Amino acid sequence: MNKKILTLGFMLMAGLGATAQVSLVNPVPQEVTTSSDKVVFDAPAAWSVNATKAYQSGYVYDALKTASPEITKNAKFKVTLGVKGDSKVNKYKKNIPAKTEGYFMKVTEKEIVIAGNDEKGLFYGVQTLLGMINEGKLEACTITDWPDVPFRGTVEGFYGTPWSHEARKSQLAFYGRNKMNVYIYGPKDDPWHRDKWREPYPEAEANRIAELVNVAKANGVNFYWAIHPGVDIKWNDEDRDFLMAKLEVMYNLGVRSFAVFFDDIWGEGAKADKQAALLNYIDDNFVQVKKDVAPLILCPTEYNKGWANEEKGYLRTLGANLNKGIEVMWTGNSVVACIDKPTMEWINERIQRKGYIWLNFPVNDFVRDHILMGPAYGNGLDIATDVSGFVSNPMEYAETSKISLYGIADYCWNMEAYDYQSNWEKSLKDILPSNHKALRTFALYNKDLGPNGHGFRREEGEELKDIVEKAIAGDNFAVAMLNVACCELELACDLLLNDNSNPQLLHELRPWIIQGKNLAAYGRAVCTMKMFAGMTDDKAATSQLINFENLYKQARSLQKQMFDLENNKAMRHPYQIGTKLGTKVMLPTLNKVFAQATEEYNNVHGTALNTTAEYNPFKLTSTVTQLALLPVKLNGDVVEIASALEVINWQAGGELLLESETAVTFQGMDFNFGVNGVAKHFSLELFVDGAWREVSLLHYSENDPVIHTGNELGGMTATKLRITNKSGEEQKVYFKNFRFVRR
Ligand code: LOG
Repeated sequence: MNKKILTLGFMLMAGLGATAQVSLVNPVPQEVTTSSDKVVFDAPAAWSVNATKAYQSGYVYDALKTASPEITKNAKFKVTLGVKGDSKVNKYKKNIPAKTEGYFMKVTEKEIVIAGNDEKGLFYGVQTLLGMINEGKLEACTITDWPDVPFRGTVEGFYGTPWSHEARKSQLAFYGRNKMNVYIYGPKDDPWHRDKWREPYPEAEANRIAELVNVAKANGVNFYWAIHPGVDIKWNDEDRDFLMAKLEVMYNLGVRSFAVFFDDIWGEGAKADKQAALLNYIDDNFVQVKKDVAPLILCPTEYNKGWANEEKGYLRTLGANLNKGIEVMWTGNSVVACIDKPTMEWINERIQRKGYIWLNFPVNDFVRDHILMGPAYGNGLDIATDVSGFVSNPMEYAETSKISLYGIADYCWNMEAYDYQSNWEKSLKDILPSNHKALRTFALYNKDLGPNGHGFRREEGEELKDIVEKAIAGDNFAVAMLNVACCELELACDLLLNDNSNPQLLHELRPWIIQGKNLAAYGRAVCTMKMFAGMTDDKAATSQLINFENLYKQARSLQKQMFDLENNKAMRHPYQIGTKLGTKVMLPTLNKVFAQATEEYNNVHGTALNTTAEYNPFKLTSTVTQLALLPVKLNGDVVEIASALEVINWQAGGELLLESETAVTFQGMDFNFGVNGVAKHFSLELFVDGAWREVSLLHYSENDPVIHTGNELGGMTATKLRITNKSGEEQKVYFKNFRFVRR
């Protein structure tokens, strides 16, 4: 049958009424037929299970047990479970799709039949049933369903605080419900994954991993454990044996799927032939020998096109040397990118296999002042057959990440039908049913990442476009509408703060919700200022507390409150460089209205109130591409350039230039390029009285990568500074932090 026609038919049905139970299912099933007089009926109070012994227990049965109808022996309503070849579902063998993890399902008012092409397919059929029955109703239908992408899920691969054990268990259950089958464990800041990769986990951590393996199994998820040895691996037998021993230890904990990561390193560890040889060795002597271990996954060092060095042929070497069956990860045309057909054609040809996508969304480890609650969109809907796997790297905020992951799951399962907007609406209901409208309103202001080193941005504030344009053009009705949007944001924040139904979500969002209240209050003050700005009646201006000048002071106070909250150490993560929301449209609009209203007032009243709302006198430019887009942050007297996480290839002569609108008197300065002894390769110069003056750089000790400036810096006054690679050759460094203190 024609898939498109069926899908269309299904969408029409779903559009007819809010009760179409199939529309509750995520991911959207491939083929659905419902009768024209759509039959929706109450779920029975109990049902009996008709299955061979094999499915009277086990993870499929356990999943079914979580549904509201009780399983009793004699209940009339029958649920038949079986896998292709089973006598119980023999009658349906022609209906079962011949697809891995596929299933056929039939729902009538008397019975339900779920027939999997394999056991996982049967499990997913049960998940579809659980989604459909979520509101206590069922819908007569048949469903024929299978995944487009064979491996779907997440890689816990971010920098920052690794997920908690509880968060991971909750994720695995979420993956099961949304038909994702992969979880790759590789948090950068788990010592036994990276820095101490040779050492076994201490007992408590080991026990937790063993438990996760089991929780993953119960949810149909493959738990991959990743090792990250590239920082200091020596290509000798000793280190190879260390690695094999570590894998063996993990195998004994129950792990049956493994990955080896070589991202964000350089030097010895980054050699393609050596990496391939190691992976092949593991494949030959571990994976093939054990027989119950999944194909290996490699995350290469050149994991995106932007970093691929065609001349040196790193990727082609991997492609030619790696054993068939070893998967190779790929983040796309750059570190953070959407994936499309040309992306896949480019990489697949080089690695001689289908790339395994590592999508750096919704990860926020490079924009820690923003939390990301937007939909997952922008990836090609035509690449299902070009990828071998597709995993998302989420935020350290596990619960909040579920909003985007809900979309990734849908996208990977049924790509052509993926509608990111309707998926997003559904996801909010799934994550916070009690207050999904408030969550939605709040999420509207937490979609974009703000300016960042990777130049990856998201749409935000589209719904405000119209009123924003008019408000800025001076239309006071539009200003009133903007005010309403601010009231809505405040309402959403207050409703969320008093919602106890998902404590983890609220815990993660809390700093941004508090900031959301500040933003909303600022917006209300600004919009009211605009209303008062043109009034010439002195009485209106002075006889009551609410007058322009007091509103102006209130807006100033809120600007400061927002700033103070961002810099409140108790509220934020140690590396979080602020707490921002609404930065794409709402905040800049309010700042403009603030300036306009103040100017108008100044004109009418002959006053000279300062019109600048947000002030950042610093501007960064760089001939080192990876540094060129890094934002500059102002933190009291500390001026900081946001850090980068990846390896920076700082070419000979490459410079970083920081300019200030007004002259700055320097108090002190230090920066960390993450490599010992590199101070000698760089020069620091300050532009003083129309000429560049060099300032000396030094390390305090051999083992300390931090670079300090000579004493001559203190008290110097300059308008620009620049740092240049003067070594005459490329320097590979990190850009961990860079700051100076002004007087
Ligand atoms: C890291 C990853 C990090 C992400 C986003 C890969 C393969 N590696 O630049 O750990 O979460 O980018 O910052 C990466 O993406 N390095």
